[in-house]
Amino acid sequence: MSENQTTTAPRAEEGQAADFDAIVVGAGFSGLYMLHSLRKLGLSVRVYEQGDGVGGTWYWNRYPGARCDSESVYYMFTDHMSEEILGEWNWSERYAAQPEILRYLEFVTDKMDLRRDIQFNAKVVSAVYDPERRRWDIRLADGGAASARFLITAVGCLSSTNTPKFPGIDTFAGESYHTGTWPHEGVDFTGKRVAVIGTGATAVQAVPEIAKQAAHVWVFQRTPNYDIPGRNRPLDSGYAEEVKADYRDLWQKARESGFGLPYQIVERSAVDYSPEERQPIFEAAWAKGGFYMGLETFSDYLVNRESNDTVSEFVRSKIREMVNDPAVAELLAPKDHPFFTKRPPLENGYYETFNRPNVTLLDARSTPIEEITPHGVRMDGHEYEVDAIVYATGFDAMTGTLFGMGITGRDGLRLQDKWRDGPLTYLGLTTRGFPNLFVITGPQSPSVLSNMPVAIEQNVEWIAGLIQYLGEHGLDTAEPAQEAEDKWVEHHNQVASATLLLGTDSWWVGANIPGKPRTLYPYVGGVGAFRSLCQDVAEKGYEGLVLTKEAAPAAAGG
Ligand code: N01
Repeated sequence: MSENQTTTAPRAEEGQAADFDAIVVGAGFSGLYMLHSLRKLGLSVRVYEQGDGVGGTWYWNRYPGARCDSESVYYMFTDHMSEEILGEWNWSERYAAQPEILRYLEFVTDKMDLRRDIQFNAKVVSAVYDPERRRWDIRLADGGAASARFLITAVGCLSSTNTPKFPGIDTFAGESYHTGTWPHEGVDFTGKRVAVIGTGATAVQAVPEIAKQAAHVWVFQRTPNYDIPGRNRPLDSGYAEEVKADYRDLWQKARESGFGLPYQIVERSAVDYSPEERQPIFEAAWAKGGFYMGLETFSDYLVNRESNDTVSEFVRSKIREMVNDPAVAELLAPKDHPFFTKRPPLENGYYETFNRPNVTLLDARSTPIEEITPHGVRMDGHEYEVDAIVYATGFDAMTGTLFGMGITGRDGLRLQDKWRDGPLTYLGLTTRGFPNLFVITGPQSPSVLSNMPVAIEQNVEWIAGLIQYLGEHGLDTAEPAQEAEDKWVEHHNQVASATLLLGTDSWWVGANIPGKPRTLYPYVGGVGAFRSLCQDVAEKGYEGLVLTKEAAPAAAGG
């Protein structure tokens, strides 16, 4: 038997679709924890994973320099998954690199014996709800089929790559790579001329590494970011032990926090402090490195422009200190948007990379890229001849992969049609017209505005809790009531409008994809507040969801 074959789940007779209680799509952090949680309920589960291994984001994003921007000690499954794993696993760096995170997820998979219920190389191309049978019918790219009562998407937020349609893109004669589908065997840039397009969190990690090998790197920057120093380093074993000793409290704190990290948030506004008082606060966070800069300095950056201006100027001043050429520093210093209204990348040597003689920053804002030619990139009438182009151009985030799965609910309603003008959900986890479809880290849930494992854990446990509730009460399906969905969307939009986020072009608001509805995709009310809301819904018998038994529908709650 191959290691990827399943053993326990029901099997299809020849030519027939296999039946399961639940189908989970994706075997990253969320798919693995969902599988584990549903198994504990005694359900038959099949996970379909497009890749040939587990890992999700960490399976696909193998570009040079790829690492986690959350501190590794908080970027893992908690005691809820397994105390044993928590005790056994030790991270080697403050921010774990992609190979180590992938090894961790493989370790968890084997330790929890999850592999036998995962089918690899299995891309879901359609998922259609049959109201008669109350089942989801799934089709795979290879023609395979299956059905299940529950369909749970665990496809991640950043899993459909975005490559801009530059004229001539197919004519390039050299090597082209998108960072989100990096070759597993790696790429050797030694002695090569390389164009990197994009300067988001991915490019900020990749450029310093590529520059170490390449003959020359041209970085095409459209929008500069407020990159915060990561200050990555080998993990001090004393620190790791301290964190481990305190894990229960720290996880609880992270669960109740705004952004899924157990940091010391101080409720205060930068405008209430003089420049002399602010400076040491900023400097301390800058020296510490990581998201402390955004979270432990002042607490109103996202809602108070004046407060935000102070931290934005501080970061700009740091960029000017790090970059030797004043003109390059000015180009790298963002002025068009406030701090943290785009995801601030963590940098480990990014700014200093522009002091190298083999790295050139190009302004693709003033003079947009005109075309890709057989030899390179043409911009501002100049052809930059290169051997390789790296597209660090991001993703069709949060909805791209869901829409690509052919999800069709009651009455033939396609998800992309229902969400044509923007997502419509209840708690980001469910959507009306799609009974028993649950979305992990979907739009209108905290997802990417949280340290992901914390957001994932909450989503998975809530979904498992609901499925358990249905079973215990002899109910078949759950689907949001129209009113509950409308209210959630209204609440989500209200919270979003109270922030500065909608005013900045970012993938958080869909601005990176032409034609994508502009709305804040993740929920910005905080992962802790969201958890309480969801818990309250559960305690009230899943208020807002219509729960039905076969034949006789009965509304539970609103
Ligand atoms: O993608 P992005 P990413 N011409 O969309 C540019 C997470 N992440 O892969 O800003 C020229 O942020 C685009 O320019 P602009 C993290 O949440 C996590 O870097 O649209 N440029 C931008 O510079 C992050 O936010 C970690 O003006 C064009 C870049 O391409 C998310 O992934 C590590 C262009 C795309 O940046 C996505 O980051 C890395 C064009 N036509 C990433 N089109 C960890 O924590 C696009 N661009 C592990």
